[in-house]
Amino acid sequence: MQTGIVGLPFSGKSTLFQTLLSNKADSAEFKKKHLSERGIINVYDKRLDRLTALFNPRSKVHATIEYIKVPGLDPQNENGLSPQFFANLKTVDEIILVVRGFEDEIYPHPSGKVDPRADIEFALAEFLLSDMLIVEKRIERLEKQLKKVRNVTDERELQLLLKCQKALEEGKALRTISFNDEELKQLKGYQFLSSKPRLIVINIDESQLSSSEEVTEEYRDYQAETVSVMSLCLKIESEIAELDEADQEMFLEELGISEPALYRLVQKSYDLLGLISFFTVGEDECRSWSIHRGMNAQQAAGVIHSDLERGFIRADVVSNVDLLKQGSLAACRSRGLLRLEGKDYNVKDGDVMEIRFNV
Ligand SMILES: Nc1nc2c(ncn2[C@@H]2O[C@H](COP(=O)(O)OP(=O)(O)OP(=O)(O)O)[C@@H](O)[C@H]2O)c(=O)[nH]1
Ligand SMILES: [Mg+2]
Repeated sequence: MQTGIVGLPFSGKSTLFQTLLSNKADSAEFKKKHLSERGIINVYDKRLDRLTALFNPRSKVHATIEYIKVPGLDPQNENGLSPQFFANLKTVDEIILVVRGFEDEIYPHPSGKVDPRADIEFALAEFLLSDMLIVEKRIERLEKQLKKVRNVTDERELQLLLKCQKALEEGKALRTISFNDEELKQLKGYQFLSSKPRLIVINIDESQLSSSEEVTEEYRDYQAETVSVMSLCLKIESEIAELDEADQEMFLEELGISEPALYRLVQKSYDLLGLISFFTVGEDECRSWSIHRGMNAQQAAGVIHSDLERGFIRADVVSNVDLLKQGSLAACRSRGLLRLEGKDYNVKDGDVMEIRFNV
Protein backbone atom coordinates (compact mmCIF):
# COMPACT_ATOMS: atom_id res chain seq x y z
CA MET A 1 0.00 0.00 0.00
CA GLN A 2 1.44 3.31 -1.05
CA THR A 3 0.54 6.87 -0.22
CA GLY A 4 1.74 9.59 -2.59
CA ILE A 5 2.57 13.07 -1.31
CA VAL A 6 1.91 15.88 -3.80
CA GLY A 7 1.72 19.66 -3.55
CA LEU A 8 2.74 22.90 -5.22
CA PRO A 9 6.37 24.09 -4.93
CA PHE A 10 7.21 25.36 -1.41
CA SER A 11 4.03 23.93 0.07
CA GLY A 12 5.85 21.69 2.57
CA LYS A 13 6.10 18.30 0.83
CA SER A 14 9.72 17.75 1.77
CA THR A 15 9.12 18.95 5.32
CA LEU A 16 6.26 16.45 5.68
CA PHE A 17 8.25 13.65 4.12
CA GLN A 18 11.36 14.22 6.27
CA THR A 19 9.25 14.50 9.40
CA LEU A 20 7.50 11.25 8.60
CA LEU A 21 10.84 9.59 7.99
CA SER A 22 11.98 10.37 11.51
CA ASN A 23 9.71 7.44 12.42
CA LYS A 24 11.11 5.22 9.74
CA ALA A 25 10.58 1.49 10.18
CA ASP A 26 14.09 0.53 9.15
CA SER A 27 16.41 2.68 11.22
CA ALA A 28 19.56 1.46 9.45
CA GLU A 29 18.21 3.18 6.40
CA PHE A 30 17.73 6.39 8.31
CA LYS A 31 20.98 7.97 7.18
CA LYS A 32 20.02 7.65 3.59
CA LYS A 33 16.86 9.62 4.14
CA HIS A 34 17.97 12.65 2.20
CA LEU A 35 18.59 10.59 -0.89
CA SER A 36 15.30 8.80 -0.79
CA GLU A 37 11.98 9.82 -2.27
CA ARG A 38 10.19 6.93 -0.60
CA GLY A 39 10.12 5.54 2.87
CA ILE A 40 8.39 2.90 4.97
CA ILE A 41 7.01 4.45 8.10
CA ASN A 42 5.75 3.00 11.37
CA VAL A 43 2.08 3.64 12.00
CA TYR A 44 1.81 5.28 15.42
CA ASP A 45 -0.54 3.36 17.68
CA LYS A 46 -1.02 4.07 21.36
CA ARG A 47 -2.72 0.71 21.82
CA LEU A 48 0.46 -1.08 20.76
CA ASP A 49 2.45 1.04 23.20
CA ARG A 50 0.11 0.07 26.04
CA LEU A 51 0.18 -3.63 25.12
CA THR A 52 3.96 -3.47 25.00
CA ALA A 53 4.03 -1.92 28.46
CA LEU A 54 1.86 -4.80 29.70
CA PHE A 55 3.82 -7.70 28.16
CA ASN A 56 7.30 -6.20 28.25
CA PRO A 57 8.32 -8.21 25.16
CA ARG A 58 11.75 -8.47 23.60
CA SER A 59 10.49 -6.69 20.51
CA LYS A 60 7.74 -4.35 19.42
CA VAL A 61 6.78 -4.24 15.76
CA HIS A 62 4.54 -1.59 14.22
CA ALA A 63 2.31 -1.88 11.20
CA THR A 64 3.86 0.15 8.40
CA ILE A 65 2.79 2.34 5.51
CA GLU A 66 4.82 3.38 2.49
CA TYR A 67 4.97 7.05 1.54
CA ILE A 68 6.42 8.39 -1.67
CA LYS A 69 7.00 11.95 -2.75
CA VAL A 70 5.63 12.72 -6.19
CA PRO A 71 7.05 16.05 -7.39
CA GLY A 72 5.76 18.02 -10.34
CA LEU A 73 2.47 19.65 -9.34
CA ASP A 74 3.37 23.14 -10.56
CA PRO A 75 0.89 25.62 -12.05
CA GLN A 76 3.77 27.64 -13.51
CA ASN A 77 4.72 24.86 -15.93
CA GLU A 78 4.01 26.36 -19.31
CA ASN A 79 3.32 23.06 -21.00
CA GLY A 80 1.05 21.83 -18.23
CA LEU A 81 1.87 19.02 -15.82
CA SER A 82 4.24 16.37 -17.11
CA PRO A 83 3.02 12.92 -18.16
CA GLN A 84 5.65 11.54 -15.78
CA PHE A 85 3.90 13.19 -12.83
CA PHE A 86 0.61 11.50 -13.69
CA ALA A 87 2.31 8.19 -14.44
CA ASN A 88 3.95 8.25 -10.99
CA LEU A 89 0.75 9.24 -9.25
CA LYS A 90 -1.33 6.55 -10.91
CA THR A 91 0.40 3.76 -9.03
CA VAL A 92 -0.32 5.07 -5.53
CA ASP A 93 -3.32 3.88 -3.51
CA GLU A 94 -3.97 7.21 -1.84
CA ILE A 95 -2.99 10.85 -2.39
CA ILE A 96 -1.98 13.38 0.26
CA LEU A 97 -2.24 16.91 -1.10
CA VAL A 98 -0.11 19.35 0.88
CA VAL A 99 -1.51 22.87 0.57
CA ARG A 100 0.35 25.96 1.67
CA GLY A 101 -1.32 28.08 4.33
CA PHE A 102 1.78 29.74 5.79
CA GLU A 103 3.42 33.04 4.87
CA ASP A 104 7.16 33.15 4.18
CA GLU A 105 8.81 35.89 2.16
CA ILE A 106 11.96 33.93 1.48
CA TYR A 107 9.98 31.20 -0.25
CA PRO A 108 7.35 33.00 -2.29
CA HIS A 109 4.25 31.12 -3.30
CA PRO A 110 4.60 30.18 -7.00
CA SER A 111 1.50 32.16 -7.93
CA GLY A 112 2.51 35.08 -5.72
CA LYS A 113 -0.28 34.67 -3.17
CA VAL A 114 -1.03 32.24 -0.37
CA ASP A 115 -4.49 30.98 -1.23
CA PRO A 116 -5.23 27.41 -0.11
CA ARG A 117 -8.58 27.27 -1.86
CA ALA A 118 -7.06 28.23 -5.22
CA ASP A 119 -4.35 25.58 -4.82
CA ILE A 120 -6.87 22.88 -3.91
CA GLU A 121 -9.04 23.82 -6.90
CA PHE A 122 -6.02 23.70 -9.18
CA ALA A 123 -4.96 20.24 -8.01
CA LEU A 124 -8.46 18.74 -8.05
CA ALA A 125 -9.11 20.14 -11.53
CA GLU A 126 -5.87 18.60 -12.79
CA PHE A 127 -6.87 15.21 -11.36
CA LEU A 128 -10.27 15.43 -13.07
CA LEU A 129 -8.69 16.49 -16.34
CA SER A 130 -6.24 13.62 -16.27
CA ASP A 131 -9.12 11.15 -15.76
CA MET A 132 -11.16 12.82 -18.46
CA LEU A 133 -8.38 12.42 -21.03
CA ILE A 134 -8.00 8.73 -20.24
CA VAL A 135 -11.77 8.21 -20.51
CA GLU A 136 -12.02 10.07 -23.81
CA LYS A 137 -9.19 8.16 -25.41
CA ARG A 138 -10.60 4.82 -24.32
CA ILE A 139 -14.12 5.67 -25.47
CA GLU A 140 -12.80 6.62 -28.87
CA ARG A 141 -10.97 3.32 -29.21
CA LEU A 142 -13.90 1.25 -28.01
CA GLU A 143 -16.29 2.93 -30.42
CA LYS A 144 -13.95 2.23 -33.29
CA GLN A 145 -13.62 -1.39 -32.25
CA LEU A 146 -17.36 -1.82 -31.79
CA LYS A 147 -17.99 -0.55 -35.30
CA LYS A 148 -15.90 -3.42 -36.58
CA VAL A 149 -17.18 -6.20 -34.31
CA ARG A 150 -19.91 -5.91 -31.73
CA ASN A 151 -19.30 -7.72 -28.46
CA VAL A 152 -20.85 -7.57 -25.05
CA THR A 153 -17.65 -6.97 -23.05
CA ASP A 154 -16.66 -3.89 -25.00
CA GLU A 155 -20.25 -2.68 -25.00
CA ARG A 156 -20.37 -2.90 -21.23
CA GLU A 157 -17.05 -1.13 -20.79
CA LEU A 158 -18.22 1.63 -23.08
CA GLN A 159 -21.37 2.16 -21.03
CA LEU A 160 -19.29 2.37 -17.87
CA LEU A 161 -16.87 4.87 -19.37
CA LEU A 162 -19.74 7.02 -20.64
CA LYS A 163 -21.06 7.08 -17.10
CA CYS A 164 -17.62 8.22 -15.88
CA GLN A 165 -17.38 10.81 -18.61
CA LYS A 166 -20.72 12.31 -17.67
CA ALA A 167 -19.68 12.63 -14.03
CA LEU A 168 -16.29 14.10 -14.86
CA GLU A 169 -17.82 16.65 -17.19
CA GLU A 170 -20.08 17.73 -14.36
CA GLY A 171 -16.94 18.26 -12.29
CA LYS A 172 -17.63 15.28 -10.02
CA ALA A 173 -14.80 13.13 -8.71
CA LEU A 174 -15.33 9.46 -9.57
CA ARG A 175 -15.03 8.72 -5.89
CA THR A 176 -18.39 10.39 -5.32
CA ILE A 177 -20.22 8.26 -7.92
CA SER A 178 -21.73 4.93 -6.94
CA PHE A 179 -20.66 1.90 -8.93
CA ASN A 180 -21.61 -1.74 -8.48
CA ASP A 181 -18.97 -4.35 -7.63
CA GLU A 182 -18.45 -5.42 -11.20
CA GLU A 183 -17.99 -1.82 -12.35
CA LEU A 184 -15.57 -1.14 -9.53
CA LYS A 185 -13.50 -4.14 -10.52
CA GLN A 186 -13.37 -2.95 -14.07
CA LEU A 187 -12.48 0.61 -13.05
CA LYS A 188 -9.55 -0.52 -10.92
CA GLY A 189 -7.41 -1.12 -13.97
CA TYR A 190 -7.61 2.53 -14.99
CA GLN A 191 -6.24 3.84 -11.68
CA PHE A 192 -8.27 7.04 -12.02
CA LEU A 193 -6.90 9.82 -9.80
CA SER A 194 -10.30 11.16 -8.80
CA SER A 195 -11.31 7.70 -7.59
CA LYS A 196 -8.45 7.42 -5.13
CA PRO A 197 -8.88 8.36 -1.47
CA ARG A 198 -7.41 11.79 -0.94
CA LEU A 199 -6.34 13.69 2.13
CA ILE A 200 -5.91 17.44 1.94
CA VAL A 201 -3.38 18.73 4.45
CA ILE A 202 -3.44 22.48 4.99
CA ASN A 203 0.03 23.49 6.14
CA ILE A 204 -0.85 26.38 8.43
CA ASP A 205 1.27 29.22 9.77
CA GLU A 206 2.74 28.95 13.27
CA SER A 207 0.50 31.87 14.22
CA GLN A 208 -2.60 29.77 13.40
CA LEU A 209 -1.58 26.88 15.62
CA SER A 210 -4.34 27.43 18.16
CA SER A 211 -7.01 27.75 15.48
CA SER A 212 -6.23 24.68 13.39
CA GLU A 213 -9.73 23.27 13.96
CA GLU A 214 -11.31 26.45 12.63
CA VAL A 215 -9.07 26.34 9.57
CA THR A 216 -10.09 22.73 8.89
CA GLU A 217 -13.71 23.79 9.25
CA GLU A 218 -13.25 26.44 6.52
CA TYR A 219 -12.57 23.64 4.03
CA ARG A 220 -15.36 21.38 5.13
CA ASP A 221 -17.03 21.61 1.71
CA TYR A 222 -14.23 19.46 0.27
CA GLN A 223 -14.86 16.63 2.70
CA ALA A 224 -17.36 14.78 0.55
CA GLU A 225 -15.30 14.92 -2.59
CA THR A 226 -11.86 14.38 -1.23
CA VAL A 227 -12.82 12.31 1.78
CA SER A 228 -10.69 14.11 4.33
CA VAL A 229 -9.24 17.51 5.24
CA MET A 230 -6.97 18.37 8.13
CA SER A 231 -4.72 21.25 9.04
CA LEU A 232 -1.42 21.21 10.87
CA CYS A 233 1.77 23.22 11.04
CA LEU A 234 4.49 21.12 9.47
CA LYS A 235 7.24 23.42 10.69
CA ILE A 236 6.24 22.77 14.31
CA GLU A 237 5.73 19.07 13.59
CA SER A 238 9.25 18.81 12.18
CA GLU A 239 10.62 20.54 15.29
CA ILE A 240 8.74 18.12 17.56
CA ALA A 241 10.10 15.13 15.65
CA GLU A 242 13.68 16.29 16.17
CA LEU A 243 13.39 16.30 19.96
CA ASP A 244 14.07 13.29 22.14
CA GLU A 245 11.15 11.74 23.97
CA ALA A 246 11.36 13.71 27.23
CA ASP A 247 11.75 17.07 25.48
CA GLN A 248 8.93 16.15 23.14
CA GLU A 249 6.56 15.70 26.05
CA MET A 250 7.52 19.05 27.51
CA PHE A 251 7.12 20.82 24.20
CA LEU A 252 3.71 19.24 23.57
CA GLU A 253 2.61 20.31 27.02
CA GLU A 254 3.71 23.87 26.29
CA LEU A 255 1.68 23.78 23.10
CA GLY A 256 -1.24 22.33 25.02
CA ILE A 257 -1.62 19.19 22.88
CA SER A 258 -1.45 15.54 23.87
CA GLU A 259 0.24 14.13 20.78
CA PRO A 260 1.81 15.41 17.57
CA ALA A 261 -0.73 16.26 14.89
CA LEU A 262 1.43 14.20 12.59
CA TYR A 263 0.18 11.03 14.36
CA ARG A 264 -3.34 11.96 13.36
CA LEU A 265 -2.22 12.45 9.79
CA VAL A 266 -0.66 8.98 9.67
CA GLN A 267 -3.72 7.41 11.29
CA LYS A 268 -6.03 9.20 8.90
CA SER A 269 -4.10 8.13 5.84
CA TYR A 270 -4.11 4.56 7.19
CA ASP A 271 -7.84 4.79 7.69
CA LEU A 272 -8.47 6.16 4.22
CA LEU A 273 -6.62 3.21 2.73
CA GLY A 274 -9.31 1.03 4.29
CA LEU A 275 -6.83 -0.54 6.69
CA ILE A 276 -7.39 -1.63 10.28
CA SER A 277 -5.00 -3.20 12.80
CA PHE A 278 -5.09 -6.31 14.88
CA PHE A 279 -2.46 -7.29 17.44
CA THR A 280 -0.50 -10.34 18.43
CA VAL A 281 1.00 -10.27 21.92
CA GLY A 282 3.46 -12.24 24.03
CA GLU A 283 6.71 -12.08 25.94
CA ASP A 284 8.65 -12.44 22.73
CA GLU A 285 6.93 -9.85 20.60
CA CYS A 286 4.01 -7.43 20.54
CA ARG A 287 3.04 -6.54 17.05
CA SER A 288 0.35 -4.75 15.08
CA TRP A 289 -0.70 -6.09 11.70
CA SER A 290 -2.54 -4.28 8.92
CA ILE A 291 -5.46 -5.88 7.19
CA HIS A 292 -8.21 -4.57 4.94
CA ARG A 293 -11.40 -3.73 6.77
CA GLY A 294 -13.79 -6.65 6.30
CA MET A 295 -11.21 -9.45 6.28
CA ASN A 296 -12.11 -12.62 8.15
CA ALA A 297 -9.99 -14.37 10.78
CA GLN A 298 -8.53 -16.87 8.32
CA GLN A 299 -7.46 -14.16 5.87
CA ALA A 300 -6.00 -12.14 8.73
CA ALA A 301 -4.03 -15.21 9.82
CA GLY A 302 -2.61 -15.34 6.29
CA VAL A 303 -1.14 -11.87 6.75
CA ILE A 304 1.02 -13.29 9.56
CA HIS A 305 2.04 -16.40 7.61
CA SER A 306 0.54 -18.47 4.80
CA ASP A 307 0.84 -21.61 6.99
CA LEU A 308 -1.49 -20.02 9.53
CA GLU A 309 -4.08 -19.41 6.85
CA ARG A 310 -3.73 -22.87 5.31
CA GLY A 311 -3.87 -24.73 8.60
CA PHE A 312 -6.27 -22.35 10.36
CA ILE A 313 -8.38 -24.00 13.06
CA ARG A 314 -9.65 -21.23 15.30
CA ALA A 315 -8.62 -17.90 16.76
CA ASP A 316 -8.63 -16.74 20.36
CA VAL A 317 -9.87 -13.16 20.24
CA VAL A 318 -10.14 -10.39 22.81
CA SER A 319 -10.38 -6.65 22.34
CA ASN A 320 -7.27 -4.71 23.36
CA VAL A 321 -9.46 -2.60 25.67
CA ASP A 322 -10.56 -5.65 27.66
CA LEU A 323 -7.06 -7.08 27.74
CA LEU A 324 -5.55 -3.83 28.98
CA LYS A 325 -8.28 -3.52 31.61
CA GLN A 326 -7.93 -7.12 32.86
CA GLY A 327 -4.16 -7.11 32.70
CA SER A 328 -3.62 -10.64 31.32
CA LEU A 329 -4.99 -13.14 28.83
CA ALA A 330 -5.67 -15.57 31.68
CA ALA A 331 -7.86 -13.02 33.44
CA CYS A 332 -9.75 -12.39 30.19
CA ARG A 333 -10.26 -16.11 29.74
CA SER A 334 -11.61 -16.63 33.23
CA ARG A 335 -14.06 -13.75 32.77
CA GLY A 336 -15.24 -15.07 29.43
CA LEU A 337 -13.84 -12.10 27.51
CA LEU A 338 -11.49 -14.24 25.42
CA ARG A 339 -13.63 -15.77 22.68
CA LEU A 340 -12.97 -18.67 20.37
CA GLU A 341 -13.83 -17.57 16.83
CA GLY A 342 -14.02 -19.52 13.57
CA LYS A 343 -12.57 -18.69 10.18
CA ASP A 344 -15.49 -16.50 9.10
CA TYR A 345 -15.16 -14.16 12.04
CA ASN A 346 -14.99 -10.54 10.84
CA VAL A 347 -11.86 -9.12 12.46
CA LYS A 348 -12.38 -5.80 14.26
CA ASP A 349 -9.95 -2.93 14.56
CA GLY A 350 -8.05 -3.38 17.81
CA ASP A 351 -8.62 -7.12 18.24
CA VAL A 352 -5.87 -9.10 19.92
CA MET A 353 -5.65 -12.52 18.30
CA GLU A 354 -3.92 -15.82 18.80
CA ILE A 355 -4.25 -18.20 15.85
CA ARG A 356 -4.61 -21.94 16.42
CA PHE A 357 -3.44 -23.84 13.39
CA ASN A 358 -2.23 -27.21 12.21
CA VAL A 359 -0.14 -27.89 9.12
N1 LIG B 1 6.76 29.32 8.27
C1 LIG B 1 6.58 28.08 7.86
N2 LIG B 1 7.45 27.60 6.98
C2 LIG B 1 7.29 26.34 6.54
C3 LIG B 1 6.23 25.51 6.98
N3 LIG B 1 6.32 24.32 6.35
C4 LIG B 1 7.40 24.41 5.54
N4 LIG B 1 7.97 25.62 5.64
C5 LIG B 1 9.17 26.11 4.98
O1 LIG B 1 8.88 26.36 3.61
C6 LIG B 1 9.98 25.98 2.79
C7 LIG B 1 9.50 25.02 1.74
O2 LIG B 1 9.13 23.81 2.35
P1 LIG B 1 9.44 22.41 1.66
O3 LIG B 1 9.02 21.34 2.60
O4 LIG B 1 10.83 22.36 1.15
O5 LIG B 1 8.42 22.48 0.44
P2 LIG B 1 8.33 21.56 -0.83
O6 LIG B 1 6.90 21.43 -1.12
O7 LIG B 1 9.09 20.31 -0.64
O8 LIG B 1 9.04 22.46 -1.92
P3 LIG B 1 9.71 22.01 -3.30
O9 LIG B 1 10.33 20.68 -3.12
O10 LIG B 1 10.73 23.07 -3.54
O11 LIG B 1 8.64 22.02 -4.30
C8 LIG B 1 11.02 25.39 3.70
O12 LIG B 1 11.99 26.39 3.98
C9 LIG B 1 10.25 25.06 4.97
O13 LIG B 1 11.07 25.18 6.12
C10 LIG B 1 5.32 26.05 7.94
O14 LIG B 1 4.39 25.39 8.38
N5 LIG B 1 5.54 27.34 8.33
MG1 LIG C 1 10.81 19.47 -1.73
